[in-house]
Order: sequence, then C-alpha cells, then structure tokens
Amino acid sequence: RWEGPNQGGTWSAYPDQKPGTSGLRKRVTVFQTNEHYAENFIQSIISCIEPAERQPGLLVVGGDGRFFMKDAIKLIIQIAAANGIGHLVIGQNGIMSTPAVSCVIRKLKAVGGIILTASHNPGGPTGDFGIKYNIASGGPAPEGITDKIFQISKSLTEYHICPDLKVDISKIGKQTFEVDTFKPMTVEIVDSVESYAEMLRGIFDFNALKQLVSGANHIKVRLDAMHGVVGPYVKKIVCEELGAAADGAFNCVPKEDFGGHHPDPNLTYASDLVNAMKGGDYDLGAAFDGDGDRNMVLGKHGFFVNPSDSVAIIAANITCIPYFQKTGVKGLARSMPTSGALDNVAKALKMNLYETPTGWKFFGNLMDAGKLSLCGEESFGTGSDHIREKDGLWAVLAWMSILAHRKQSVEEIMKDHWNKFGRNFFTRYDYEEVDSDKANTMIKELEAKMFDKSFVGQKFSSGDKSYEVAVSDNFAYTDPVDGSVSKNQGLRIVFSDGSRIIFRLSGTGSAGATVRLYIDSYEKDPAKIYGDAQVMLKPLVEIALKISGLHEKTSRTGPTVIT
Ligand code: VG1
Ligand code: CO
Repeated sequence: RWEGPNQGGTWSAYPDQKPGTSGLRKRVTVFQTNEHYAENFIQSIISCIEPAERQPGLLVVGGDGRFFMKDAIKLIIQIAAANGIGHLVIGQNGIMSTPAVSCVIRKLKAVGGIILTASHNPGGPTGDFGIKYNIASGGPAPEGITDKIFQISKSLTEYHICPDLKVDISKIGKQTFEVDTFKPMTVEIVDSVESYAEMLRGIFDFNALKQLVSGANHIKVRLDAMHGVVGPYVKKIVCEELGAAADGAFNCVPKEDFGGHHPDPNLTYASDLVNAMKGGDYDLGAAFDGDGDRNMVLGKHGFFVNPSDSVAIIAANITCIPYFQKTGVKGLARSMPTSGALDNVAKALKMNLYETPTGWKFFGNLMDAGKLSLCGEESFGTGSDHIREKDGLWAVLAWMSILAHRKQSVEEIMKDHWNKFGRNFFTRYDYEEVDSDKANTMIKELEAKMFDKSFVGQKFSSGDKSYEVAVSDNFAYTDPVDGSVSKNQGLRIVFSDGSRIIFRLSGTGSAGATVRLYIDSYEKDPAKIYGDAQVMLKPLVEIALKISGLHEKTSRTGPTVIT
C-alpha cells in the first residue's frame, strides 16, 4: 500500500525534524495536529536502513508508556511492513526502558531500534512526545546518521504504509503477516523485563544484593519510578527477585502523563523522594526518569549524591562489581560539563579519561573500540559498556554492590571519597522555557566577550574570592576513533585554579530554549570539603551571572531547577 503527498492532500515534508541531544522531541500536539508528522519521521528513520538489510533485519521497538506511544507504535508497525522490514520485536504493551532496548538490540543482533520517549520531559496530551533511533551497537544514532535522517525528513515526497495492518501488542508471542511484494513480516511481542533482568544477573552478584536488601540486618531501600517505565523493572528485579520490601517501591505503574509530574529525577522534581528520605527511615533512595536511563541516588536523611560524584565513586570501587572483575577497566569518560571528580580517580588509578560532548552517543565509539568501561554525565546519567545507553537501575545496583561490599552508609562512602581524592563542588542551574531569541542573543554576546583578546588573564572577584581566566573556548571534540569533529558543544571559562564555568543551550527541550549554567570547582582542604555546594559556589555563580548578564538578557530572576 502506498500513501504520498498526492493522496495525502496538503502534506509535504517537515523542515523541523532535527534530532537533538537524544532524538526528536516535540509537544504531543505537534505530532497530533500536523498531518503525517510522525509518519514523516518514522519513514525517514527506516529510509536510513539499507534496503538489503531490511528483510533479513530485525528492529526493536519500545517506549516509556507516555501518551501517544501506542499511536506511534501502530504507525511503526505499518510503515516497517510497507518498507519490507522482516522482523519487529516489541515490548509488551509497548513498554521497554531505553537501557532494555539497548540490551535487546545487542542480544538479538538487531539492525537497530526505535524508542518512543521524550525521557525526562513531562507527558500527557499537553506534554512532550519523542522518537529516538538506536543503531546496531545498541547506542543512540551518531550525528552522521541523525543528520541523514534530518535531511531525508525535510525532502520526503512519499512514505510507505500498510494502513490496514493491526497488531495486538498486549499478547506475548509471534505473529506473522503477509505483505504485498515482500516476504511475510514477523511481529514478536516480548516480556518488557526478561532479557534485561538476565543481563543484570550476569553483571552483579545477586546473592550479595539479596543479603543487602532482604537478608539479616538488611538495609531499607526506597525506589521511586516516578510513573515512568522503570516501575515494572523495579518490581520484578529489586522486589521480587532480590526481595526488597514491596512497600519501598513507589509510583511503579507507568502512566501516560507520569501522574502530571516531570519524570525527572532531580532535587526539584523528585521532591517526594527527597522529603521521604529526610525522615530517616530509609538507608538508600533512588529515583529514575521516564525512560529509565537516569538515576538519582540519596543516602539516609536525604544525603544527596551528585551525579558527577556518583560515577567517580563507582569508578573508585569498581572491583565490587563482578562484571568489571571479568572485563577489566579499559577506560573512564565523562561529558564535558560533568565535574572533574572522575578525573581525580582516573589519575590515582592510572586509567585513561576521555572528555566528550554532552549526550550518550559520544561514548559509543569509545566503547566499541574497547577504550571505555565506565562513564557518566552530570545530568543523572551513569552507565558502562554492558550496553550503549546510560542505565538507571544498573547504577542503583552498582551502588548497592558497593554498600554490600563496604558495609558503610552512602554518606560515609561519599565523605571517605572526598577525603581521599578531594572534592569537586558542582552545581547546575537550568533556566527552562526561556525566549529562544533572548537565549541565542545572550550566548552570542557572551561568546563575543569570551573571544575578545583581553578576556584571558582578566580577573573577576566576588566576596573574598578572586579568579583569573586561563582558558576561554567553545568546546569542540574530535572523536579519537573515527576522527569526526563536533563543534560548538558549550562555552567554557576555565580559571587558573581549574574552576570552570560552562554555558550551554539544551538540545532536549521542546518549547523555547533551556539555558544551562554549570559550575565546577575543586577543593582539597579537609576543613572545607564537607561544606554546602551552593554556599561554596556562590562567588562563581555570581561571577558567571555577571559575565553573561544571563538574568537581564533573558528576563529571568533565577533558575527553574538547581542541582
Ligand atoms: C540532556 C542532558 C544530557 C543527556 C540528555 C539526554 O541534554 O544534559 O546530559 O545526555 O539530556 O538524556 P541537554 O541537551 O538538554 O542538556 V535523556 O535521559 O533526556 O535521554
Ligand atoms: Co532519559
């Protein structure tokens, strides 16, 4: 069956389907009110798969359960069939977390996968929807491929669809469909959790974890799935299999609108967890985002583990995880804005450290080349080369492995670490839904200022602190594996003491612009390392605001979220 502009009336290709940091994200209403909007993008993805690979190939499909996901899956099935894709593997009811999709792509040697998610962005009829494409390695499509998808999406003149093909995605099992001119297509509905759970069993010591969360003297764990996709994984793996108390698992039923909240595991949007942890009843707390690739870890009384510290802790204690005992540690990596805490561990343990642009896609090449084992981002993303996505539940089991091994609390482990390695104080200010023109102007003017010859060497002070600019640039990255270059990855001011101020515009927002300001400052004085990050970093925040004129230029008085 065919459908194209001639039959479709007013439809023509769309100019605005450029994938961002992680897939295409738009308001649900954009998908609903623009005719063939989703079809245009889905066809563009499938057009990137070589025709010869389609019939013998397998595509994995999963999503975070948000509003519009089921409509999109229906279209993917119909468009895949009409393009001659031989085999689709879909999570039951469409549910499959981003890390689980990555796991299944790798396990089944699929040509790729499509993930229906806008991650941590809110959902429901007035929220966001998103479509992500992952390649055969299991990782997010690299820029070369997302650029190609974008080019095709702008100039598509027809797409192929079998509009009468209907598949029940609630029943586990294989179904086969006859499609004109092609060999039959198999649609396989699989359990959302099984393959992923099996993978985790091979990575961690489940007996030790069982002891920790349900044995004699077990710790109390509180996990908040925020009505995202991780709920079924938490229930099956942490509660049923490891035996953690079921009443410590919250918001574990995926909802189309995430209960009306942002499914974003940070101190602002996961405030229920933060407040509950403050009560002191639980030893370990964690929250996840909509699609299950992010995590926030808290200790007793709400002790906050900064994500930049989290990956450093896992690196420093990596031998607590059986997987790494087997594979060894090939290297460490962090995204550029992530604090230098990981660098300190890499240096002490004589490991290679890579600094990549923001977004998980940049870690994939290093992993495929055998150069990278563990990596993280300041945005609550932590993961390893067991798959090619960040992995929320994996990170929590990694922390549990460390707790089980060291028999200390989260806070003790963190403080011990700072004592040994020094502490990188870190904070991120997010200004959401800023007027795009104002945000772009602010960045442009800041860049002009930063690239003025007189900027390096300038001194800035606030309170009793004074800093001298040592480096000022717009971060560019040359992939050490394939030599590809990614420019304009964030404005960076580095001071002579190593402290950094970074400005970036988000690539995952759907309305207006989100401005991110990151501050990273190292302290090794034992008298100061236990201080409060917001207090310690106040002078640098003030300097950053002064240099950029951020508040005045965007008509804001403060950030939406502080991490
Ligand atoms: C944000 C984070 C980035 C992360 C990306 C995708 O991107 O900063 O670290 O990789 O989201 O995560 P940006 O461009 O908005 O800063 V997810 O869990 O939204 O797929
Ligand atoms: Co996510």
